[in-house]
Amino acid sequence: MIIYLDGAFLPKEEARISVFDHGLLYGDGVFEGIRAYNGRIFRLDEHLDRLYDSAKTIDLAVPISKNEMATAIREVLRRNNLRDAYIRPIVTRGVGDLGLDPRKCPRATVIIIAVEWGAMYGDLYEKGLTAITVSVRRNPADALPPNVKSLNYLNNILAKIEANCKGGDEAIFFDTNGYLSEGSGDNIFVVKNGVVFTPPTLNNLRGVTRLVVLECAETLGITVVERNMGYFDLYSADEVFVTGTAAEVAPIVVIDGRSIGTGRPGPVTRQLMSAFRSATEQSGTPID
Ligand code: PXG
Repeated sequence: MIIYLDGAFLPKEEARISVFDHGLLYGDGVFEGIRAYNGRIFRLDEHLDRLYDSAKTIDLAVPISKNEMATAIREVLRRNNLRDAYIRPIVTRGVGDLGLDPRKCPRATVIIIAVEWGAMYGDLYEKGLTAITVSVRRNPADALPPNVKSLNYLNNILAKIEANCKGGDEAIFFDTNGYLSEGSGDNIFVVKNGVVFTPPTLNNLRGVTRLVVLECAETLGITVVERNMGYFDLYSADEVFVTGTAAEVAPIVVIDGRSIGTGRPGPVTRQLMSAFRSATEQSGTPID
């Protein structure tokens, strides 16, 4: 496995960073998760825009341009002979001292990892996932905005731990106002009477998959409404699904022990799963 680290392409064993890197010491940094399907990188520009916007928000100067990042990503895929892959670009604050002041970190660290990774939920796409609404709230936008895809994922990990303890495949977050937010690593959609609802993106990450699914819905003539929802909307939904680069489009059929709709993946979810699949097959930035 070849890893990109600060301009070099190194075997995994040699790709090492300092214990004084603030990415490790403070979770000070940003990252992306991107997929390549059949030799093409899906929605690369959208992911890079979000990476650089996340960095900008935390006042982190990425030492290479978006074009250089795109070139490095393609080179990592080529060197690892990957055509279907999960790609993880990471930008940390870099090496500093034990104080948290980022001014002590002269240069950001850039890492790109790419691995083979199939369907995240295995055979659950046919059957549907179970989910748990968790007691831990999504970070408020006025504290740590969910739109910053930062290296500090403890909020999400606490949610995942709670879902694990309670036997759910995925966690569902509410925000501190009681509004539906998102999953631990994916966006959430609710279907009621043929209409698709999803929360506005102040209290959740502006997912690239979310955007693609909204485009698919428009093409299919399915009405989409972005609005705040509570747990009533969730439990009384006909269908619920989550979207993410890792999860893709995944149906949720049980929430907190309640069957959602028929308790099987519904027709609107299935339609969007297949439209999303086609989108991944028909577009993307060529690796070569
Ligand atoms: N919300 C959150 C909190 C995420 O981390 C998404 C939504 C979906 O965004 P995209 O752009 O991918 O459609 C994400 C991204 C994992 C894992 O192991 C998932 C993400 C990131 C890192 C790891 O499940 N999801």
